[in-house]
Amino acid sequence: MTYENLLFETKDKIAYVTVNRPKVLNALNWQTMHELQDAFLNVRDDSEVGGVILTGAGEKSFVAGADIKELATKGPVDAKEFSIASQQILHLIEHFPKPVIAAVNGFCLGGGCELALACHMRVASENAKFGQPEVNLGIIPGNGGTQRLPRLVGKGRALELILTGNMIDAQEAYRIGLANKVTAPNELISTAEDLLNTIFGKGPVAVKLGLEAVNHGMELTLDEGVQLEANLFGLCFSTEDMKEGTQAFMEKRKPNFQGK
Ligand code: CO8
Repeated sequence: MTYENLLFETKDKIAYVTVNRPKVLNALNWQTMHELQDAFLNVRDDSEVGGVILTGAGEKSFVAGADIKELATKGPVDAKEFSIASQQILHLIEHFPKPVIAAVNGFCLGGGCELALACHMRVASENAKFGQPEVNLGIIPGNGGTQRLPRLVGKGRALELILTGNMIDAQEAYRIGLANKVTAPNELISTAEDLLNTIFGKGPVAVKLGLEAVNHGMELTLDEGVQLEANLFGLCFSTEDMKEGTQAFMEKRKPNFQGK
């Protein structure tokens, strides 16, 4: 697929996916959502790629939300369909078997904040601004924000953002656990790369199962979640990576994981 609204490249095991509509602060129209889905499906099946950095083009914005011009044309039935279809794409990202890092380089609002919430980690530049401003438009978040935000930052803080529509800066996002790290704008991508490269040095099967345990487990009761964890923990013991990792520790050397 040729992308109209995304930049896509892979380098040194990392896929760089950049939402590229800078004239509208990288707002998400349906075409962009569809392209994101295609890019993530390609990365999922590419064994040369170990992780993804998702960002926005330009210095001003990660993603300033759903495209309001496109939203304004919708009626209740297509708005619901748009919400469900978009939620499925964010589900693909959240349950991605490889780590996905949002590099938040400016406005991260509405559907943009929801996109970042579906990523596994968020690194924010000092100029990032996070918010769920949908109430200003007379609507609520429709791409998982009412569900993922409270799970990440707690109900009270999520409700404050969702009901006031106020924006918070990168430091406040870091303080409440919405951002994992805050960096200078020119160090944003390298900080995300450092995170991914650290993960690439670990047992690949364990990384994949760790993602599955956390992402799937969050949707279960505690008892079901710890059962899932025990099953996946046991599965690790069938891998060559586990034998290599434990052996390397005992031999006081670095492990040479094969991802098997
Ligand atoms: N949609 C469409 N166009 C946008 C959007 C947007 N979300 N955000 C900015 N733009 C456009 C502006 O219209 C403007 O275009 P033009 O130059 O033609 O006038 C251009 O981008 C630059 O924007 P501004 O001039 O407004 O830039 P400022 O620096 O003055 O302000 C802001 C930046 C504060 C980010 C401001 O643009 C703004 O408030 N934008 C809207 C933010 C917003 O409300 N986002 C939430 C949208 S609703 C939503 O996301 C619901 C998600 C539901 C999920 C559905 C599935 C995806």
